[in-house]
Amino acid sequence: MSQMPDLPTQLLEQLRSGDRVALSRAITLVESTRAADMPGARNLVRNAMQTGNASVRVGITGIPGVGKSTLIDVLGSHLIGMGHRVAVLAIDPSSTRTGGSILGDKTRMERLAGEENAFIRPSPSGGNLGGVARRTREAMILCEAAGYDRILIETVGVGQNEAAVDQLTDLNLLLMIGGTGDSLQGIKRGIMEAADVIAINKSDGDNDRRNRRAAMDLRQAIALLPPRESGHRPPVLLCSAITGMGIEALADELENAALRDHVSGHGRHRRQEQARWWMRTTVEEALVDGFYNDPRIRNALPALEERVRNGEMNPFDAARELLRQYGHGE
Ligand SMILES: Nc1nc2c(ncn2[C@@H]2O[C@H](COP(=O)(O)OP(=O)(O)OP(=O)(O)O)[C@@H](O)[C@H]2O)c(=O)[nH]1
Ligand SMILES: [Mg+2]
Repeated sequence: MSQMPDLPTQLLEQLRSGDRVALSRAITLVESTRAADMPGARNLVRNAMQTGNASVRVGITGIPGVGKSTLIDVLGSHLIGMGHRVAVLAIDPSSTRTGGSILGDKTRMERLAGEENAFIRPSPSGGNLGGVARRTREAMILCEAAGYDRILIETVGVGQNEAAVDQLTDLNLLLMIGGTGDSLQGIKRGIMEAADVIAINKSDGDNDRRNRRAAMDLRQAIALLPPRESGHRPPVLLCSAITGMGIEALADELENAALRDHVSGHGRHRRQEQARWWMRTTVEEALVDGFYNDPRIRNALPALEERVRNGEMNPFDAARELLRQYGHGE
């Protein structure tokens, strides 16, 4: 009797042959937090990583309502027109996404949702940012194994997101709108420093003049920032996800930046450093988990925390005491 291949192996074969249902199921498996699913999920990702393809991973960041989903719809369609296969993922750790908001995104991405060469997946829900980002990274690897070569990751720019998102992407596109106070003052420096390309969206109708002005201000501000590690400062473009103005130029800018980073070796270097970061982060998370789940720590923690809160004990002494009980330190 021939042995049945296990589910992860089967899923990988199916998703590689273009089966979208298998891809969805594979992503669900790696997003699962059930202990029983973990070995299979790990195996799946490990094998998927060996496929390797010349993908470009683009993070799309910007405040809520700036037009990220609408832009992804037109940009993604444009990339498909250029012969690419586009996967859209989202990172939104704040929301426990319900069917409603998934639907919301899909209606914003109506064009893409109907494309054979597009795959749209909402944010994994729940958990901390690190966990959400890790699951998104794994979903991305599965999409690449399924032949998607342009990965667009929508993420809300709330600042703390940026570090982990920067560990997922080859390029970051920052979307802004002019004249709303977020144009210069409100936007966090860190967010701007992580941008490879900046586009001022909603450059249509009455906004047009205001956006041109914002673009000029922004270019001046950027000239004062240090360049990205790639050696470049982000260009500032104007676009409208509604009229399509500037979308082609934006796609060209992203494609050129990807090519430039490939040729210079920066792209490879960036992924190597990301791999290192994920290794260290995974170790750190496991150590912290192990610590807080240790019976000795669970036992000692509440009382010590109470004493720290009351000011009876200083936090450093309490930390040292916990570490001592864990078998660390003097
Ligand atoms: N005039 C104009 N409106 C736009 C443009 N792009 C998006 N919008 C509108 O702005 C609103 C928000 O667009 P979304 O694409 O949902 O924005 P988002 O950044 O994805 O929002 P969140 O996912 O909630 O963070 C919608 O009503 C869009 O129709 C644009 O280029 N011009
Ligand atoms: Mg959106």
